[in-house]
Amino acid sequence: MLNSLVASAKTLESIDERLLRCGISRRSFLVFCSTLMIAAPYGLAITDKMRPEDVAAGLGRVVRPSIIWLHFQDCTGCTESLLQTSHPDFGDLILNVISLEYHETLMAGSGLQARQALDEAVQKHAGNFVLVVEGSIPRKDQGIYMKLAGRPALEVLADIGGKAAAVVAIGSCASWGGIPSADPDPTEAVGVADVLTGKAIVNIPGCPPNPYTLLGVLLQYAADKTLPEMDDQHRPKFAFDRDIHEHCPRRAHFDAGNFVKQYGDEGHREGWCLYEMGCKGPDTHAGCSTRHFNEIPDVWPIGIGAPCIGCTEKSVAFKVPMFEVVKLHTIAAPPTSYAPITTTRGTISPLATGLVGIGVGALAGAGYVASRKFSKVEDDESAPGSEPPTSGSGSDSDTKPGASA
Ligand code: FSX
Ligand code: SF4
Ligand code: F3S
Repeated sequence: MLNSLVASAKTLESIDERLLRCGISRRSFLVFCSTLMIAAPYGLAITDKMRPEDVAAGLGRVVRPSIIWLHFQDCTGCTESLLQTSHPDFGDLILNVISLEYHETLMAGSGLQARQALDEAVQKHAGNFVLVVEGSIPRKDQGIYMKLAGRPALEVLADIGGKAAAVVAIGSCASWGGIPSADPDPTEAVGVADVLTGKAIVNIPGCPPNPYTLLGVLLQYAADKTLPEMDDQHRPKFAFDRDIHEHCPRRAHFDAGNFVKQYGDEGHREGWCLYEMGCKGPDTHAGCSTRHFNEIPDVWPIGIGAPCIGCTEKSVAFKVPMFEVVKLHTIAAPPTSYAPITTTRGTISPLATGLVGIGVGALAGAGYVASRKFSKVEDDESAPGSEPPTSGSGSDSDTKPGASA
């Protein structure tokens, strides 16, 4: 199935034509459109007044964008996040909405066959395809640490990127170096924009990123050859204009001074704020708190009880230690609506707590986590307005971070 998609001979067909030919039901497409409306509302100029049927009608007429997808220094998590969707058939549906001309992980061919497929795809779609780059580019020693068919990634990117209509750097690695660029950065890993000039480049950081942000960008480009409005880091504003903290469902606990002190403690089980566990939400721009992963409510780091590590933020992710408490540069006004702190909504189940323990153990070592002591003095110093968000009681309004705003 995937091989036939990658090798699809008929690429200039509309999304509707393709879905009809592949026997995808209208209902599946409508569900897809409603998900897209939540995830990428501005990228597709979708308004509140539109129904999934309206979006489907407009989107169906769009000619499927030709995508060439290259992997450099990565873990393939970006691809996984595109494919691992909760509805059966959703991965297939996504691959019918875009025309994936080349993708090393999904294609059956390898070696010379793959190299020829790449050359043919670039030649056939020169000037018209969108290049999606996953993974960072090593610069050290003329880039010899990452080669594709014997050519350094630096050279491949300059060549193929130069022939693309637009370039999307998917994931934190391709956006600015990501994990490979973490200290001691042995390969001098950088992002696409650091080495490719003269091209329209969209950064969609995240480790992994939300796949619907990518779809929103690709479909907007396919619809009218424009790219979304971007911030100063070339991230689409529709997905990165707010920080996690601003719309976090645990924000009421932050404002009330209710903080988790240790994984599995009462506050953790009750769904309290993870600020003192090193949550980087106040310093991180991304839509995770409102656009969850895999179309499942609450499937995002904080939703399952793990602190945000700031994976979309160049100055934070893989630079600020995972458990270090971030300083608050700005204190946004509390959201106008969020769940009251006494509600049972948002309570972390023992199962979720266990899953977080396993994830954190794998990442940082269970022994380290167990022995980590959160210094009250340190936390106090980095608390908002120099007022400690440490009380845990939530009873003293003077210590509430929001009170100093
Ligand atoms: Fe992995 Fe992608 Fe992280 Fe990087 O995602 S999920 S290491 S951003 O390049 O494969
Ligand atoms: Fe949510 Fe983190 Fe902000 Fe707490 S510090 S409210 S867990 S984003
Ligand atoms: Fe990344 Fe934080 Fe979202 S770790 S996935 S930006 S909640």
